[in-house]
Amino acid sequence: PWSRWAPCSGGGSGDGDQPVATIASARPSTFRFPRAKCALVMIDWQRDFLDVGGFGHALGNDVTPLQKALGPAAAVLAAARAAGMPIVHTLEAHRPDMSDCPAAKRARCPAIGTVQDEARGRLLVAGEPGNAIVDAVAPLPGEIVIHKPGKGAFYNTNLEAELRSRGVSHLIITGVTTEVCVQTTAREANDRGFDLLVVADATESYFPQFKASTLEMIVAQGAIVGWTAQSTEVVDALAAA
Ligand code: TIU
Repeated sequence: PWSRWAPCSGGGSGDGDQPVATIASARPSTFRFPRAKCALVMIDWQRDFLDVGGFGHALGNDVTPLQKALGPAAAVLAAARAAGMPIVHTLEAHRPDMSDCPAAKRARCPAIGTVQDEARGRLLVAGEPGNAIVDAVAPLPGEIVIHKPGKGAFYNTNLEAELRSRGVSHLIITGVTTEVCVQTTAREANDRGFDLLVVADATESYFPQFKASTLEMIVAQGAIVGWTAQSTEVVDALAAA
């Protein structure tokens, strides 16, 4: 039913004489992005959320569904590297002294900062083994790594400055979890004037119904937050670019 509305920006803003790539099969309409102004944002692919024994598990979740998005995310990452795009990896990670962790967050998630398993270290704390990004999508030297204290990647980080300094206007987003850190980041990016596409099979939630609803919310009302597409469609567009 959302196809009744025309997208606000005409389906992703092109950019004058810049070469523009397109994903015609994106929802809710064709996603167009200036090739030189698009960055990939990989959100929170860290052991804390994917591993049994990690933070997501400590919150009471079955973490196994998140694994299925890892292959598609790795494929998009490889295509973005081949295309020479700026690549950002984010981590939900607090300082060891917890000075960047609000008391309310700690009260609701008391597992943060605790050690449940020596090999993993303190949950959701920067530099601990369990806070590392999983091998399949680990950052390479030169890629941007952002430690973020909140769910959104723009809150109390230098992400916006990193993107603006590179002239980035469009984001392709993968990550976990869909309705928490991915959705919050997508909304923050939207409010800052970025066009964005969330890769539908390269994001996952502990709750399938929340993932489905989140992707619908993003594309509803003529891309009120942004676009979605499958990883194969994104990879093809980046390869063509
Ligand atoms: N709990 C949950 O679904 N997610 C988070 O706490 N953080 C992120 O989504 N990264």
